[in-house]
Amino acid sequence: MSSNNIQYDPQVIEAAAQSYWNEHNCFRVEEDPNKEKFYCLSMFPYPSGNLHMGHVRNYAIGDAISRYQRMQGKNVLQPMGWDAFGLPAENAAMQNKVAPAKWTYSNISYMREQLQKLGYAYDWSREIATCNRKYYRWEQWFFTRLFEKGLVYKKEAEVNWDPIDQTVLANEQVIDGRGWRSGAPVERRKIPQWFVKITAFAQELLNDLEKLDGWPERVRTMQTNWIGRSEGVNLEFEVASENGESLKNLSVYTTRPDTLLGVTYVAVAPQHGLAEKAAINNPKLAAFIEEQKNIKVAEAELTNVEKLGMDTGLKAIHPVSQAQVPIFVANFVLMSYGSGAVMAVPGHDQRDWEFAKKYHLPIKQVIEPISNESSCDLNKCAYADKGRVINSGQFDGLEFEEAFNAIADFLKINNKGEKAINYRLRDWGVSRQRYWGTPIPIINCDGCGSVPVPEKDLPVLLPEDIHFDNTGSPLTKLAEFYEVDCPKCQSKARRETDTFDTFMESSWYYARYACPDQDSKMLDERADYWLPVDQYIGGIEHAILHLLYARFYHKLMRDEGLVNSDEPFTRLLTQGMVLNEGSKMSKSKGNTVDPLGLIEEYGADTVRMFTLFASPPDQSLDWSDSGVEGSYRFLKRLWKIITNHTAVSLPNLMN
Ligand code: ANZ
Ligand code: ZN
Repeated sequence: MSSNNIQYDPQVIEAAAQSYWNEHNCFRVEEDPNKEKFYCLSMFPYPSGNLHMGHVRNYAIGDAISRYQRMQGKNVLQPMGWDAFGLPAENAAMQNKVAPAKWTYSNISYMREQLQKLGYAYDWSREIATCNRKYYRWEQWFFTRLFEKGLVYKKEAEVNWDPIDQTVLANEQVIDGRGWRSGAPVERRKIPQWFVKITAFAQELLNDLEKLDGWPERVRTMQTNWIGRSEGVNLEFEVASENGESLKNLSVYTTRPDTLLGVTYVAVAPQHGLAEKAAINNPKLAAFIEEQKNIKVAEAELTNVEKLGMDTGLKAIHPVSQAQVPIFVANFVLMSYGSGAVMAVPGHDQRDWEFAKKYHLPIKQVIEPISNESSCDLNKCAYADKGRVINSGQFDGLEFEEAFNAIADFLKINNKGEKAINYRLRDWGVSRQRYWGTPIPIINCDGCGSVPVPEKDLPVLLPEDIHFDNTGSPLTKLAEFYEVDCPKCQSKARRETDTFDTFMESSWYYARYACPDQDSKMLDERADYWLPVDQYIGGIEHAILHLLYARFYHKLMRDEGLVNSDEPFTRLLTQGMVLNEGSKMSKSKGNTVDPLGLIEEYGADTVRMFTLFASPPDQSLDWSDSGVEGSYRFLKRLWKIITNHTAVSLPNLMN
């Protein structure tokens, strides 16, 4: 055989290598206490049915790290699986009249084949699909454990309601305030839903961020802000009695007790009890409140949204000066934060200032700048910086910290308030009024209330062979699913027909890869061998929710004795986006590049090499056809040099 004949033919070479890897289980790993382990994980994909360049890049990075660590002699685990529940399967079911399960399973087998063609070094024996009963069964079991421990609870929460389709809509199904199918204006409705108490872990989730020095600073900052810890004071305003009727005190949370003497009005959220009380004999106010309740304003937009409010006619009594100030209902006050009411200090808070200007309320200065560098002109805007207290009687002259403490002490002594810590983080709402998800393992009994499904009856199977139409979840119409006897008293009861938020499944899959075949428990000792994940790789879009929920779940599993570490991911790499002509590659923009076409043309090695060399992993990558060709030419040349070399120096091997 002459070396000149050896052409670089990626189709032949890659197919041969891949079948060799398969036959010899090259990437299958077992726990080996004598070998240093390395667990490398890329975020698992949603089986949408097509693999895009973002996946290819994400997985090429993870694969390069895995192979490098393997060459270092480590015992490397690199698994792959499917984040298989979720809304797109329901949408596809409606469009194509195919059951979500069928659609999902066929996408999985197609995408698995695509990934295999890319030649990633996965241990396929550990593959997980979250829609598999063997997986979600443990999620259901774990939820019943959390129920027993009091870490989950049910409470009324708002959903988007489509009055024509008579169904709850996911946020992404609400387009400009209207239902995506019916076009009807969406209403806000309250229904009972399940919550997991992530707020009980707020401080630990915050503290442990400090341990995560293998994470990008940016992600840690985003999580810190999301948790949103603040130190302040809870204080009470008496409400002046109305027609002889005495009203409950109004409690507010403030981070600026030093500005207390600058309060010129108090504002409550439209959903606040006092607002509702005041509206009883005031139809105009009632109409305003109703209107505001139906508008869902994201917290981030609150600062920009036009300030709207209405006087309740009630007066609050200032806890220090005893002056009476008006109580307004205001759209910029959130019911879900603090106590749903604020002491308004228009001199020193910009939102309060804008509101005061609009409704002609007094603006009083109680803080002055300490240095001459900052200036204060309350005709132009609020002075929000910290400074020295003025116009506040006994507290005059104090600076922020001293004033904070002096006023907190004053309130405490007078039984009108005390220091408090607040978090912006809210409990995690996990109920979804959807079909394609893990059934919530609870039975509702008129006599016993919410009863967890006993372990012997798990899993609660999601019926897969169903007829899917567009009027809400089929589970609510399936009597054989929801008609059950109460496990406690045996009387007729009704099974929950809601399913879990899919973030539930993605919060613990990384642990299950350690022991995917374990049928008698959620996790076993193999989890302690592999965890924590040494290197996690995924998109920055998961910086907050997925990564925070997974950290939380890990702590819950630790407290259940299932894992022995505090944090799931030691190092995190957030890979950059794949761009084409300066914007994100996406179907809707029509600027995608199909990885499969490229593999057929150049081979997987070229595609992978281009994505790795074109840009550092954490930065965005600009797609370039000539770059791909460059990688191809490089590999061709490399192949030739090596085959020539082996033909000369290793003649025996070559014939
Ligand atoms: C008076 C005040 C004066 C405030 C001042 C700020 C500046 P963080 O720091 O994010 O925790 N607030 C309290 N509850 C609220 C609610 N439910 N909806 C909207 N705003 C609310 O924010 C705490 C501050 O946000 C509180 O401190 C309160 O306004 C406002 F010069 O009280 B402050
Ligand atoms: Zn019962």
